[in-house]
Amino acid sequence: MTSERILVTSALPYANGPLHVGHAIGAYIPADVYVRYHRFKGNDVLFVCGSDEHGTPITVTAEKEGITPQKVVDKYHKAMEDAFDRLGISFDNFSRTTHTAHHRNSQMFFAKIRDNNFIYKKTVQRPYCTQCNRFLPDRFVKGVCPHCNAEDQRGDQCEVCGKQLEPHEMENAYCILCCGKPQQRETEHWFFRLSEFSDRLMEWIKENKHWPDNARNFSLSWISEGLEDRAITRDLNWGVPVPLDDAKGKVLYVWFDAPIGYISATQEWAKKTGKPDDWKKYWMNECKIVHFIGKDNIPFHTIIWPAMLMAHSGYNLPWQISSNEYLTLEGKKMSTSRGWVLWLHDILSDFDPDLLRYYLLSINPAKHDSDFSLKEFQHKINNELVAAFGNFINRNLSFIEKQESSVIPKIEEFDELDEQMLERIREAPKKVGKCIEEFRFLEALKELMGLAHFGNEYFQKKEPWKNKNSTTLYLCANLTRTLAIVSAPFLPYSAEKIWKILDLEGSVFDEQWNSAGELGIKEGHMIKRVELLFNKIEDDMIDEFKTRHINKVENVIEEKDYAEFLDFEKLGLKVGEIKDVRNHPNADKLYLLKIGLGEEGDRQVIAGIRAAYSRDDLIGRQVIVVSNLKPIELRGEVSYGMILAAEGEEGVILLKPDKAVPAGSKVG
Ligand code: B3M
Ligand code: ZN
Repeated sequence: MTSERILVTSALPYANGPLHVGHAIGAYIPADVYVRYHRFKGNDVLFVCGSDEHGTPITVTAEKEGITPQKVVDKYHKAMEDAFDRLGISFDNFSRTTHTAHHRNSQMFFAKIRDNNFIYKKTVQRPYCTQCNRFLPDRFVKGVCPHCNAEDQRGDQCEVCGKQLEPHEMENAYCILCCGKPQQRETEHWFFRLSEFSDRLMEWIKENKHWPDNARNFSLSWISEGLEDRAITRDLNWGVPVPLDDAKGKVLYVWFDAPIGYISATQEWAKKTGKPDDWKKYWMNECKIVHFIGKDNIPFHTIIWPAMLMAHSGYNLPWQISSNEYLTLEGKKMSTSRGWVLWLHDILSDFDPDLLRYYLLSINPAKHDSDFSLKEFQHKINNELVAAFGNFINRNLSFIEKQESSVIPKIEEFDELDEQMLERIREAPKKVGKCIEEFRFLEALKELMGLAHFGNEYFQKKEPWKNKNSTTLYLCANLTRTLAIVSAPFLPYSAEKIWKILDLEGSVFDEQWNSAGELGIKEGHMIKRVELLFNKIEDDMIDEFKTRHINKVENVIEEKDYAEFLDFEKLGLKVGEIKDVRNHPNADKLYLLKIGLGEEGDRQVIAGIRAAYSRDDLIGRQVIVVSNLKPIELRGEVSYGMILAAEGEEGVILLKPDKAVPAGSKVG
């Protein structure tokens, strides 16, 4: 049988925070199952990943934590690597996009497609914050999505409709650092001629009949709406510098360099193994490239990245995209900024990695969003993994230990039930393997559990405690061995544990996949002391875990009116001067105030003070402005802040400084 060459990648997670359970099942656990299976099959499979250490996700976190971007990525790269390791994700290489080799590689990629005439320079208008004195690329801006009108979306991608965004297209845009309204300023950027690839992409995707429907349909409809050229540079000081003399202070857009990271990670792996040219086998020779990603990354992997590869030429295009939907937590959308999240390191500190792998795979959000619930986690582990899988193995092996002094008895005659058992063993690797090959991980897991259920039924019907029956025990021990092999991609730690109890040679991972269909344990073989594979999860373990990690976030106010990073000191109180007053066209009680904030310029604030103050009372007057509230729309007009007032007996009373101070002065 000829072996296949497969390169598996998992999306490079941003090194801007720890990993949560949604990440784990999104692009990592299924990829690991797939890779472990193909290793068993003897295929030449390589599994690479790394941390995505550029772009505004990193710089925004750096601003928020008050540390340098380098510190951010160092901290979270290490944290992610540890979590993956603990979860048993068996990368061949976990790289970093801040490595010099990756910078060089991305710059060469850029230069090559520019030479091929797929990159051009253009002067454009981009949002600039006069208060923060900076351009506001991508996530530095939030606002209303121009495609679906969802509010408060980040400037790079709408979480609601999934469309990629550009900050300058957003409505009611505001700077996430100061909540000010950005101006548009001229700047130069380099554009990728994505539009030229519409036909080729369309044709290529149509040919890829083996793609999952979600990725195919989403991508085809995206292309048919018309592809536009895309800016691939940013005004930022963190990232891969644009390798051109007239591009000082500009870096490559993070989504330009990140997928190139797959190539860099492969090159780094080759170098580490002492065969620096071996990466070419995966990128230039015949090889199936499989990208495991979360659903919000689909267009980058099915459209932009393949177009980049086409523009570069010489590299393989992706063969398969496996993408997952979202995972909610206890029925609510996870949100790191609101603290509603289940961190991987927290759950792994209390529970074995295989328990988490099992549960996440059993609710695998492949086609629809699904929900992580701690109670369900407990139930599934206790009722499925412990009661079916663990029970079968412990029960039959303990029986052999006690009744047969740990020695596998010899086969006698096969009756009909034994023949069925034999058939199940023979078919097991084919059935489970086929599901994995077709990316049907949930069904693969069901096949596996079906085998364990069958084992329990068989044992029960045979009643070896009543009639001494050595064939039964012989076959049960062999089914146990089969289970060890076919469960190994899913439950790597437990599979190895079973292998050790069975006292079989080497490691379960040295076996051939198809040998799971054989009777590999012979009569007379002696097993080791039987240990419990899994412990039940007791109520108090879940309750205690919840108290420590979940309940504390349940009290967090869900909808904060304040900007993401606000704490009291950052309340952003400033002295403003009212320069103009107009009646709100659609609301009797409201004024539209034009308030000057000194150097920062003017902004519109809506105030419900029409009953208490006349226009003349207000013009020229100083007020206290909360300057960093998220802009809100009130009946068709936008308010960029609030003014402070007290509730007096006769109605609202505006606060003002005791003596006049320059407009824009801080209050605090
Ligand atoms: N870092 C997005 C994410 O973490 C991005 C993936 C890059 S894959 C090349 O969701
Ligand atoms: Zn700002």
